[in-house]
Parts: sequence; C-alpha cells; structure tokens
Amino acid sequence: MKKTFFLAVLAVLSVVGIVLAEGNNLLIDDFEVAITGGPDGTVDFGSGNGSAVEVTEATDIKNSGNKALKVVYDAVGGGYIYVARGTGLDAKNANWVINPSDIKWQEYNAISFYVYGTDSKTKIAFDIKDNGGEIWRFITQDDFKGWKRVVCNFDKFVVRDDWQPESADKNSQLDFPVKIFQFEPLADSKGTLYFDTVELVKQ
Ligand SMILES: [Ca+2]
Ligand SMILES: [Ca+2]
Repeated sequence: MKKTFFLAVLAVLSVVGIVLAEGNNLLIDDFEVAITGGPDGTVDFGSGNGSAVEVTEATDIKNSGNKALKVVYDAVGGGYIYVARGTGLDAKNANWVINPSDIKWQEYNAISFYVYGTDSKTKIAFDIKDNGGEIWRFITQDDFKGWKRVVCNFDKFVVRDDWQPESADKNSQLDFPVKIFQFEPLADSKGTLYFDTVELVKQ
C-alpha cells in the first residue's frame, strides 16, 4: 500500500516536473509556415561557391506542430550554405513567432532546437546574429538517428572569425536581443536534415 502511494506521488511529481520544465522554455519558432524563398520568402536561404541547398516543409517528419523545416544539402569545401529565420533578413516574412524585442532575454541562458539526424556525421553550425549584427557560432554533429534536442548555452557560442558582415559591431560581446538564427551543414557533407521547435531555455 505504501509503495503504491509512493509510486503515485512520484508519478504526480514527475508530471509536475515535466510541466515546470516545459514552462521554462519559450517557443520562438516552429516552422508552421508555408516555406518559400526569395525577397518575400518565409525562410532566407541560399548557397554559393559550389555548395547547394533546397529548403522545403516536411509534414511527415516533424517534432512539434504540423511541420518541420526540411534541408537537403550538398556542402563542398570553400562553399557556404545558410538557412535563416528572424528579423531584418532579406526574406521579408521570415519572422519568428515572437518579436525578439518582446523577449526578456536576461531570463534565458540557452537556445535549443530539434534536429532529425541520420547518423551522417555531418557537422552542423547553428549561428545567431546579435543586436550589433555580429554572428556567433555553435557546432553540433549529426551522430544519432531520429529527433534530438540540441541545447546551445549562450556562453558556448563563439564569435565567427572566418566571416562577419561589414556592418557587424565586432565587439566580441553577445548583445541582446538576438535577432536571427541560421543553420549551416558544414563541408564536406551531403544529405537531408530536418529542424523544428526552436526555444529559449531557462536552466
Ligand atoms: Ca513544427
Ligand atoms: Ca556584438
């Protein structure tokens, strides 16, 4: 009897724990839009110097909501790929579900996303652009199969030393609000990745 009660209390506590944990996250993007490119697009994506990328929506493979971002890529040495969402991009309709300036950034210490891997060993750069236009990088690897949550603590991002926009403040400080995130599969690699459920995290 006591054991049953104990298990019941444990079950309640774990449900409460899950609810609280979820309550600590702020969903900033879920890719629930019709994916289009170009100046009026919902995703700012492209490639160059021999690399190639196609970005579409997936409804068969998704982590939350009804859709995920599907990225078919061919990344070659010296090439580049970008798949970006946020404010101030060339694609005018690439905004997150929440305006970056409406977020209390000081309450969060990490940004997370879900990626659907195929154990391809591809290295994936996850970049964020800060309020001074500076680009910061976090690298993860597709070394698993299925959905995985990748948590990127803000203090684990490093300022990109290979490239920065002309307009970047280049002060090596992560200035909030962050306004853009982008994914880049790194060379040499080829395959398909899915992304979903981008959140800010309190830890
Ligand atoms: Ca989604
Ligand atoms: Ca900065």
